[in-house]
Amino acid sequence: MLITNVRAHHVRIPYDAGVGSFRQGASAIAALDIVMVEVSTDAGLTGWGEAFAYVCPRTTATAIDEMIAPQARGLEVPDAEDIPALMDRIQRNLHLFGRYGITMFAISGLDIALWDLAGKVKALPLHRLIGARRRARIPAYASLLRIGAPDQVAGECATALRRGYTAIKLHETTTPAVFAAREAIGAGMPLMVDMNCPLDGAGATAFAQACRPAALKFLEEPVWPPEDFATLAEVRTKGGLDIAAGENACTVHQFRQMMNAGAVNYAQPSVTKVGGVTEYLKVAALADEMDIKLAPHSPYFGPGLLATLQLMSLRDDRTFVEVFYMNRAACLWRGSVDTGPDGTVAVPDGPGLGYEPDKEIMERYRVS
Ligand code: SMN
Ligand code: MG
Repeated sequence: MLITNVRAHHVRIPYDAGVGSFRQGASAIAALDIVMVEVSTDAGLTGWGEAFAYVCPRTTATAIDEMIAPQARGLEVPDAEDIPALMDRIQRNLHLFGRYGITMFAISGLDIALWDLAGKVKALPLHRLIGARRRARIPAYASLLRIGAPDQVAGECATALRRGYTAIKLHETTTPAVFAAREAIGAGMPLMVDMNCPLDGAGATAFAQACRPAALKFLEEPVWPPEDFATLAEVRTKGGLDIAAGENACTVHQFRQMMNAGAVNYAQPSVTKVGGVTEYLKVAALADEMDIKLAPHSPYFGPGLLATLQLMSLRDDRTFVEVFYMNRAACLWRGSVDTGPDGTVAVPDGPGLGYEPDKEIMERYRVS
């Protein structure tokens, strides 16, 4: 079976942010920009992947069309066990265009689509292709947007709880907001705080120490720049909180540096950024070796979320799947990955990633 084409599709699903918003640098994430990677074959089977694309969907889509498609078009569709060797070759071919950022996002999109395809060829869901499913549903955490005002943070936390969530992550950078959330959800519920890299080492250590009474499960990415693992390790030891990081790291090599530096208690590979399922699995194996927990990054709703659910179902480590907390105008999966009233998400068990995207929704929200 041959790969006949690799195509990027940009789908833009609006959302209602309620009281929150999310910024990446100077740009607001105003809609869910999903770049889907379609791998077509001469047998009529199609694989779907996703490449990280918030704020830069056209850039990511161009990287797929210009860099990735020519690498894969015309090749034999790889079996699951041959995907890592093919992806290694593609990483080697493209290494001079960067091993961090858009190139790796685009590589991730292809990799996920190839795993989807390999599952479809064998008529097996991804988790069966890789191993054995240990969980059929994954508890979700509500990943709140950045809100700011402590009373509004408390209000959103209370609403998330009413919707069934049993864990919450804030994107806040002030202690009053953190304590307002803790008070709203009570003492026993897991609470995480994601700062998105604003502070130097001294500032991050002081913030961690100040948050200690809020009993956070982890503090995520307190330090700028994200690749300063030595400073992050210092914050971890001096701050007195567990540290999570990794959504900005690509490939197992960067995760090894992070783990060897002692920077994290929780490693956070993002399947649409790290290099796809292939690199995620390597990171998971390394985390096990180093006795570090996995808390994957997945604030997206395309094939990347399905892949994350598949990968998390292989482990029974009582971790949560990240669900970006917002009201979406539409769902590519006909509501099947919505968080249920018990706060969990079902792991798909159809072939490959488990579900086919809803073509009608794709067309309605298609940008290119
Ligand atoms: C995040 C990053 C990028 C887009 C949305 C959310 C955030 C997270 O860092 O971990 O949820
Ligand atoms: Mg984060």
